[in-house]
Amino acid sequence: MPNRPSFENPVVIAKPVLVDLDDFKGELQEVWKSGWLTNNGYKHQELEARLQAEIFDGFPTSLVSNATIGLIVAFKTLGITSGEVITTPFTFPATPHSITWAGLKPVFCDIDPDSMNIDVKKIESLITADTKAILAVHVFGRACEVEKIAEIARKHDLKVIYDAAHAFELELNGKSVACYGDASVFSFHATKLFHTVEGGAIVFKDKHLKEKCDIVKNFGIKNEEVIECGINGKMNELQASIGLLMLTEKDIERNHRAMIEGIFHDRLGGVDGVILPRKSGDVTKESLQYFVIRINAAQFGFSRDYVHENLKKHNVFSRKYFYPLCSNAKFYRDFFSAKEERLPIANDVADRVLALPFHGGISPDDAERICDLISSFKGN
Ligand code: T4K
Repeated sequence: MPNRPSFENPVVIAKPVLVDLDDFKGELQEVWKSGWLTNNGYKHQELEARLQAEIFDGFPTSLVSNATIGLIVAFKTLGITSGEVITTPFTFPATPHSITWAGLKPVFCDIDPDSMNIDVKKIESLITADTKAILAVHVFGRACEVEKIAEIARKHDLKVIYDAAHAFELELNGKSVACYGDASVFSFHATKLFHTVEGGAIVFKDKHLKEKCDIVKNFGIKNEEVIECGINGKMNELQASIGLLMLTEKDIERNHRAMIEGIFHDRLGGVDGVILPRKSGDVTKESLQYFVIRINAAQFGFSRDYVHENLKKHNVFSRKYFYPLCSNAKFYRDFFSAKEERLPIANDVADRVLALPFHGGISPDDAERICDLISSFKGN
């Protein structure tokens, strides 16, 4: 430990936005009055309609209990029940696990060294007669190459699902990222900028799919008859109430994060060996979900792990999102597609990434001090 850590209290990677407690009580009073707590209640209907209209460009939206269940429900809704799904190893385990829970097999594709998203140039070589879909992740809210993925899917008659857990409010050329693919699944977990404590939404291209999804996420019941092997993936009224309040609160958090992002760029931009996230030209609105740097040890003089450990000594808890790679987890590492030599970029990137604390609880002064700490670790 240094003699005195730079921060007295722990600085963590994410801090949930806490809506005003009195406002929440007001919402709860309405819920109590209605006597309706879950199963497509009034708050659920209101949140679903508002998200569809205000965030997802009118595309059919279905709320779910969390994004992991949302991904599983999306496969079922799209009728993908057997075969292989091409995906990225550089993601949270929820991505490949959802494929496995849906009874499908994940096939890992290497990533692009710049965006850290699935490398579209490598997808076609992984397509076999068993391939049914592509599950791509807009990792850290950086958009995948959506047009190229659409072209590959058309050519090979594949479905496309986006894991958009990090991509709330991400817009490309003025359009919500949710308008690409057959379905996009968003996470509203407490650590997300917009949240419902736990929760998520699936946004579909086609309104018939939303109608089917509403049945799948409700045990497969339609008009009191069981017509599908569904699941319980419903969002309840308490979660939806938080979401309605967050629709107002989120912009304050967004503005704050944009300012912190600016400080990170200004202060770390000139540090040799610190690679900053590069903004893509077609992004007209960012998700501002994570701020992830990469450490080039040869230039910086020390490794990512060194920076991570030394920040800890100063009470700053960065995270190695997403290390270790999903393809190196014990359930997946024996898959042919998971072999390290088949995923050289993903393995390299996973060894360099570091997500910095990025939330409304970080003051401009905190952000500057975090940058100064990182700069001070640099070797000669
Ligand atoms: N796809 C992708 C690409 C994802 O990244 C995720 C989830 C999913 C799918 C699945 O979405 P959900 O099914 O969760 O809707 C966190 C989140 O739990 C997880 O939602 C998120 N991605 C992932 C990237 O981050 P952990 O295991 O890293 O969380 P944890 O508990 O270590 O919390 C992170 C930090 O946040 C802690 O340092 C403390 C702080 N924190 C956390 C919570 C929950 C708080 O201050 N208060 C809190 O209430 O997964």
